[in-house]
Amino acid sequence: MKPDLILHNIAVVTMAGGRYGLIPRGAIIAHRGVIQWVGEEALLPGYQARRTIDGRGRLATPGLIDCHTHLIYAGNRADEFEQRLKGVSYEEIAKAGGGILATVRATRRSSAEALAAAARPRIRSLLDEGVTTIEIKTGYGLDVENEVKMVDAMALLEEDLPVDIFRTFLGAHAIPPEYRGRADAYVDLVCDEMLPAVAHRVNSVDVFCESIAFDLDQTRRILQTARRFALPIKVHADQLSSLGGAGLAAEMGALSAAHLEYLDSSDARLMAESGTVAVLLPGALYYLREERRPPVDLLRRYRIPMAVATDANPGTSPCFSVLAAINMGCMLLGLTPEEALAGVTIHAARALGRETLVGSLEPGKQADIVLWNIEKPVELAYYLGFNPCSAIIRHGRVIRR
Ligand code: DI6
Ligand code: FE
Repeated sequence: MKPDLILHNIAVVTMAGGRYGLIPRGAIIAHRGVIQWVGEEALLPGYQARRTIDGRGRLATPGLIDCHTHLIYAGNRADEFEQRLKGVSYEEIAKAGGGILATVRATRRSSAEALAAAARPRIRSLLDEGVTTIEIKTGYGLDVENEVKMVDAMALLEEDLPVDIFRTFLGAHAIPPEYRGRADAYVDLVCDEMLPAVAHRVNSVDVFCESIAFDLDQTRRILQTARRFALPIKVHADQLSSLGGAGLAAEMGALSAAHLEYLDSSDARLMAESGTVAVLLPGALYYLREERRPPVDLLRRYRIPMAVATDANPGTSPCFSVLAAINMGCMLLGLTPEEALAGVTIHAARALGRETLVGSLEPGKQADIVLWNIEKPVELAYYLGFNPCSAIIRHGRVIRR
């Protein structure tokens, strides 16, 4: 056999099992976009490859995964940031017609092409930092036509950007103005018309389960409908109050529950039993200057896998840097650098149900590999505003160096 690629003279950080798994003088063999072999360079099988790359001692990690974003949107809410810094709250802004609904108005006025064009530089910012898989949610259309349009924008982005996009339908993100005071009627629309219109084109369904959004019964109905379409489910849960969204997510076998600032121990137990991943979003609590932290010790005690993501969105987390999310995961949530790196690799893959495909450097996985100009994996958490990404291999091909 003559494999496509041998990458040698690298320090391999495999992230298998959520640990660094460092191989100081390592090598990787890939063929047809899939990793065939990972190990010590001294044990490298003797055969030649079509292409051999000398890593010059750089550090190799799996391609990074941003498993929770809302980065397709139109409009500009930078003024809200300024208002918040002058003391106006997120809720007050929302009541005055700003917030999510401001983005919905602008997104409804945009074409799929314009939405994709606006999203492209945001995605590029992530790709420059070694991201090879991202999840993107709908949720700024909030009617059949405009939610479909957001999925169209995802398809356009996938055509010309070197990234695997995991598409999530979040029709239940907010109650649109035309349904104000009629949340149950809007949930009917989500279940009877919106979900059927996008089900064959998305990878999962998410609900914003919160006192200011959808309650437990409404969330359950939407998730049951998703299940009927055989779609995996996710929930935004316990961000602002202890409503029990994470427990419901776990009972229904959700891939992940996100935010979790108000998670309690009985719901954590349910998450552990169902294998639901906890997605931590430090950017949102940083921007909202939220004092409450997700209970990381509780998550550790129950051995619940913790993912870390940007939550990139125009309101609560205008953060388009996964390296910043890693740093904030450590500084604001108390994660260890190893936990934070697992949060954007193997555990992020699990949050997308793709852990057999991506998220670690192990035989059988997609050859998505990032080379970094650093000596130790902790440096990925250490800097702020410095990007040591040096080369990116995606599906076994060098896409950037
Ligand atoms: N939770 C959030 O924090 C964001 N969406 C969500 O479900 C807010 C999105 C926005 O403000 O536009
Ligand atoms: Fe979110």
